[in-house]
Parts: sequence; structure tokens; C-alpha cells
Amino acid sequence: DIEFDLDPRFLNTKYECLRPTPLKPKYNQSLVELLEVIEHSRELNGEERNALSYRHAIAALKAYPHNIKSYAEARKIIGVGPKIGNHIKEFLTTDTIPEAEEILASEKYQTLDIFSRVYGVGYKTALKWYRKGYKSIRECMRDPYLTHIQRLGLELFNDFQKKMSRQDIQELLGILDTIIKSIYSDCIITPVGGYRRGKEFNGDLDVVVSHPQEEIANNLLKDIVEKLMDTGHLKHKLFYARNKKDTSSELLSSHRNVMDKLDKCFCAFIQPSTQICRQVDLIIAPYSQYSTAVLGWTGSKQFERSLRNYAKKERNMTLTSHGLFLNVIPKRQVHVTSEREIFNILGIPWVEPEMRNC
Ligand code: TTP
Ligand code: MN
Ligand code: MN
Ligand code: MN
Repeated sequence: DIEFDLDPRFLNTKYECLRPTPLKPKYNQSLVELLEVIEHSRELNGEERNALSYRHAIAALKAYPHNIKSYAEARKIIGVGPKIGNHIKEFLTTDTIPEAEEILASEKYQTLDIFSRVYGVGYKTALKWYRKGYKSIRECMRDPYLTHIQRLGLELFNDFQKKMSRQDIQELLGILDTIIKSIYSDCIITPVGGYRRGKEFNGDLDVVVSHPQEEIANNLLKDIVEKLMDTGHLKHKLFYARNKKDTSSELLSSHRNVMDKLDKCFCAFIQPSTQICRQVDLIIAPYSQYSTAVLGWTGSKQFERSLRNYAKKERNMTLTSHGLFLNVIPKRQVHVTSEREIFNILGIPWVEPEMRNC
């Protein structure tokens, strides 16, 4: 069984990227689900640091190769401190976690959870709407102060809530492939995000597109978006950013965990067979940044965060979607051409995309 065929040295590490993590954990599943409720509620309250400590513990539990049987056993796992340890103790005796049950039953959590799923709405806007007394998406739509993107997000809410099967995604990929290659037949199109990690159902489709010729790659976003508008597939641009093709100083200034500077368009895209509006995130990468862009956009977010931390703290390198850099003065780029090469240079055992689900 490849899923837990891992070096025991790597099991108890704070770096999720050293630990293959499957989509569906084999052990401790209901414990993980309850802790995820607490984590999500911390996130919705803007308690990011607290949420992060839950995420570390959850990731460790997802990769843990046994059902936990005692508090002492739980506390041996890196990332499980006294607080989360106590929740695990509660779980071992009652089969649930009282705080998670309270959260799930609270009207505030239920409402914030819905509002925060609207495209472009973070916890701050969700909380603002909740404080105004809104209880439903319909009530939010009557708010007089909506931004253009919030209105769009609310209008698209029903469609965007519908998950895509892998077959739905394949239909969209087929269309993108035909249209993009009709512009330039040498384009390289790679699905990334949750789909590449093997998720059965996805809320969106993320795609990295590149072309071997720099000049063509530079203008690719504009060309693709125009064509998708002409064909009627692209209904709305949710987010559109083209960045100046500048010096490498730009690349170096993009910090970990913030939006990169790759050209991108987040699209509301009509799926022909269902007429449902789907979110398709198109990312354009120059050929020289292709492998780091694919790695960076495959996720999970927690996997990326740990990979970047590992590069920085253990290897004195900076990894972004734009490239891999040595942190010497002046910074030096390490040229890489594949994901495997990046893992090799960082000295991390290869992790299949399906095992990056921390
Ligand atoms: P998402 O599509 O947001 O996440 P996902 O595909 O992992 O999960 P979901 O099923 O909710 O769609 O982003 C895909 C990956 O791209 C994510 O794991 C991290 C990366 N990413 C960035 O690097 N920068 C960004 O601004 C965003 C939105 C994502
Ligand atoms: Mn996605
Ligand atoms: Mn996305
Ligand atoms: Mn997670």
C-alpha cells in the first residue's frame, strides 16, 4: 500500500511537505472532521494563527498511520499541544468534541459559513453582513453598498456552489484545449489545483498555460480571453491581472503565501452541456517559470506553505510560483525544468500530487 509506505523519520515532522497525505485519511477520519469545524470557525472569526495551529495538527492526523487510542499517544504527534490534545481526549471518551458540536449548531457559524463561500467574500465581509442582520444570500443581494464583484459573486452563488465531477472538468478541459490550441498549437495546458490532487468533486478548475516562445507567452492571456469571449464561453471576468514583463527584481519581491505576479484571469465560464456557470482560473506562466507555477498552483495551500518554509528555513532558498532562488547576496536563480527537479534540489522525497492533500 503506497499510501503509508513512508519513511518513519518523516512522520513526526513539522513540515507537511515531507509527509505524503492522502485525500481521504484512512484513520482518525471523524476526529479530523470535527477538528476541521473548529479550524474553520477560527478562520471565520479572523483568528488566523489559531486556525493555522489546527491546520498543522489536522495535517499530521491525516497522515498518521493508526487510529489514535490515548491522550499520551496524541501528544507525541508534532502539532498536537495541550488544547488540541484535550479535544482528542474528549473525542476518545465521548465520540465527539463538544466545542465542534456547539459551533455546528450555532446560527452565527452557519451564516458566516455560507456568506464566506461567495466568490470574493472573506471573513470580514461575511461578518459585516452578519452584523447587519442578513440571514441569507437573498438578503445580502439587497445590500445597497455591494461592490461590483460582490454583486457578481452573489448572483453566481447558486451555480458556483454546484460541485464539478471529474467528467465535468474533462469537458471544460477539452474546450480549453481546442480553443487555446486553435490560437497557438504549441501551447502547453496543465490542469492543477484540487483536480490534479485527485479530488472527486471540485468547486473550480485551475489551469496553468504556457508556450515555449517568450513573446507568445507574454501576450497569451489577452489572446485566450478574447477568444473565449468571442466563442461565448467566458461570461464574466471575476479577476484579471496582466503584469509588466519586468526585471527579475519583480520575481524576488513576491513573498511566500501572497498572490504571485503571473498573468491570470479567474473566469465565470459557461459549461455547454449543463449551461451552469463554472469558475475557471487561468494562469499563464512564461516557459522558464512553468514548473514552479505548476508546483505552486497544484496545492494544497498547506502543502505549498510548508514547501516554501522548508526551502527558506532548511535550505536558505526562496521558492515561489516564479522560480527557485538561492538566498545569497545578490539572490541567484536556480534554473529548474520539472517538479521532480525542484524536489531533488530541495532534498525532499518526491510526493505525488494525489499525496499533497494536507
Ligand atoms: P484553489 O483553486 O483556491 O484551491 P484548490 O484547487 O486547492 O481547492 P478548491 O477545491 O477549493 O478549488 O487554488 C489552487 C492552488 O493554487 C492552491 O492550492 C494554492 C495556489 N494559489 C496561489 O498560489 N495563489 C493564489 O492566489 C490562489 C488563489 C491559489
Ligand atoms: Mn481549485
Ligand atoms: Mn482556483
Ligand atoms: Mn486542510
